[in-house]
Amino acid sequence: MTPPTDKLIQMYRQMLAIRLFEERVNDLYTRALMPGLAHLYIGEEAVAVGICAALTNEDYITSTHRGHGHCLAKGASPRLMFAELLGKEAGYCKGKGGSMHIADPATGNLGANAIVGGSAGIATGAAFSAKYLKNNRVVVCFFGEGALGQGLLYEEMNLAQLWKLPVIFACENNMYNEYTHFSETTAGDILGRPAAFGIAAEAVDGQDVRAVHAAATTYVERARRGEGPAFLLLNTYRYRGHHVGDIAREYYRPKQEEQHWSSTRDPIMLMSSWLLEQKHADQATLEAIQAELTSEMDAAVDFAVNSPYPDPDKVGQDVYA
Ligand SMILES: Cc1ncc(C[n+]2csc(CCOP(=O)(O)OP(=O)(O)O)c2C)c(N)n1
Repeated sequence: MTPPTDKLIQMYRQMLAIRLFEERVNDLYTRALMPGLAHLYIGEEAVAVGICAALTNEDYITSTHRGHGHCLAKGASPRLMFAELLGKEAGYCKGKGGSMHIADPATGNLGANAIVGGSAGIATGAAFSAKYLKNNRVVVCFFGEGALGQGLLYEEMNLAQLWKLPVIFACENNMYNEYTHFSETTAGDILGRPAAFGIAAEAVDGQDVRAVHAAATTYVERARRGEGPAFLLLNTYRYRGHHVGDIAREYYRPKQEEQHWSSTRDPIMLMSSWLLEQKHADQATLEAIQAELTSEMDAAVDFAVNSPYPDPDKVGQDVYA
């Protein structure tokens, strides 16, 4: 069923918000205003947005090292995210976590995680708690196809299916594990893995936000009814480097491949064309959204740049590692 117009526009808006956020992250990095690195989600926006649009605020997500899109799609504030990325006190972790550790309990975001596959345990544990407490929550565990090489994922898939836990394993296949094509690291068929556990699974076009949302809705509702976990294989592509510093990529993937995806399979372009064609929106409405988001993101950057750093005397406070 096609979602109502306001929901479709909201999904478009969120994808664009992520894109504009990420472009500013890259800009902050190249101007040496951001300490450390960040892994940009540009090109993959439809995955986080389509899935999170199928969740309630109380539902949980766990995220990855490439997590800004998940956090924003679940409702995080761009101001507090930029502040975190710049190491400022106003940030989600008081500036001590940075890009790869943003958590936001108010929006059900149990946190990003720099350990590839690491969030599978957190997500499945949260799904166990939801079942035990009977609070009707569903958990989405985002991970990249690189995590298919991590044993923890399979331990969690096993338990999730045995105990019929409400967790969706969302595998974002952007085709590259760091600087290596996934075909060089991944034996066999990806969907054969959930099949081995009897977990319901589906491959989805991760550039089509409506398709992602439709599949996510089906499996989230099924999990909420107590029918157990699911595995979504979201085929997508990251347009930029593995992280912001990965600028010379020709040695591991051709420029034409990047151009092909960004010029023909861009999730925002696909959605805006569809919205216009189906008359859910006109050009002026889409331009107004772009202008509004542009000033919102610019103001969020200004807020973060002008925010104070944490007091050096508190450097050890709230730090657990
Ligand atoms: C357990 C572990 N091993 C290795 C790394 C180093 N590392 C960081 S990202 C990455 C590749 C991850 O690829 P994928 O899961 O497909 O996510 P993507 O970066 O493509 O979004 C690796 C190997 C890590 N962070 N954690």
